[in-house]
Amino acid sequence: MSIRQKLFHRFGSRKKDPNWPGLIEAYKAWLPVSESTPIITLKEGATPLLEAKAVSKRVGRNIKVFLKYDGLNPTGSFKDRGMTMAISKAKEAGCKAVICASTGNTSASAAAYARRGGMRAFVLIPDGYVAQGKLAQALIYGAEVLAIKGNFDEALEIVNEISNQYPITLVNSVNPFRLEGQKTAAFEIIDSLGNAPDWLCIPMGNAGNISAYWMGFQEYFKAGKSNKLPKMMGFQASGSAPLVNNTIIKNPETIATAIRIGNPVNREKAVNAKNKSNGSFLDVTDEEIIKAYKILGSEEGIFCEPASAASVAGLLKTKQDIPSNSKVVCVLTGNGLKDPDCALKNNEALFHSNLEPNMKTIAQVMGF
Ligand code: AN7
Repeated sequence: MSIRQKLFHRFGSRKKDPNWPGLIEAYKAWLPVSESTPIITLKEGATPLLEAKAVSKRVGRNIKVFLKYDGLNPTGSFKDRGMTMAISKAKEAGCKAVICASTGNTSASAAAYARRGGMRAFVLIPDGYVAQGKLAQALIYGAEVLAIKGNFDEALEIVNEISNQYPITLVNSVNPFRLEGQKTAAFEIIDSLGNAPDWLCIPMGNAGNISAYWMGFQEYFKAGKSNKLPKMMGFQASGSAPLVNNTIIKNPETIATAIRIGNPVNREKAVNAKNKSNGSFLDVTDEEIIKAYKILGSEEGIFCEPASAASVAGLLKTKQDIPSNSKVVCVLTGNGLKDPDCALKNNEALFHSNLEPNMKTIAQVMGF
């Protein structure tokens, strides 16, 4: 192996490359695009894989935990990986408008990419259950927002029917191009570590992302880019755990509104990923999610949204099952700034207010 290749495996050569072209261009050979596909990109992908020392310490036994911080994508979530593909292919097909149902992140990403590609973006959301940052994004990106008196699963049924009857492209993860784009996150992890991790911990909602990662890991494995496949560990919130309990949840509830989904469309694909990888599905309570969310913020310096913290909560809950000396990657799917309400309500910071504006008072409050 040349020094350049070694460095590539150690650090991932493109991570800090200011000329990173976006993931379609970077992984063109692995994606269903051609010379005539108009590439609509915000230079998504190439997100950092960070070592998590505080989490590793909690897990113990020389198990090394890494965080794939996909909240650093252009609209702040992993959805951008799928959306650059879905929107580019929609544009290639001459489509003028797209539609999706969303708990928030898909709507933000669909809106950004569709508008960038000169298309209309219609988004159906469960009224009152979308985090503020995500709603702000959909609005500023120029989506046409349709808030329903119902949940995500009902919204998805409606957009499915509409896209069947009218000339509009569905960009939820039933759109196969979404998973194609999202599988590149698995490529990046292998490019960065030089091999697949032993475990992959990931939150599940509609279960598109876990299915996409599994596709990516398998493709790289078959091409000899890794010599193992990770165990796929999928985590859901206890009040919204249809995959863990192998059922449909009519009224899902959780603080992690991103994964407040009761009837995941990618159920079969996710179950296949779990079974083929000898993985497992498990639920974590809202309390466990918030605990992991706080650890990530205050000990790792990483602000993710509550749904993303489910991956770390799940890891901490199952740590006794991991063999010593393993490498684990937890996927942090979305940025914490998406849901400022949650952070304001759930933190242990000292917040002194109403202070007289002089040095003496401040020094005193500081404990000097
Ligand atoms: C931060 O935006 O379903 O299992 O409509 O926003 O692939 O569904 C979001 C899902 C995890 C679950 N983490 O991913 C939507 C939506 C975050 C998310 C998931 C979502 P999937």
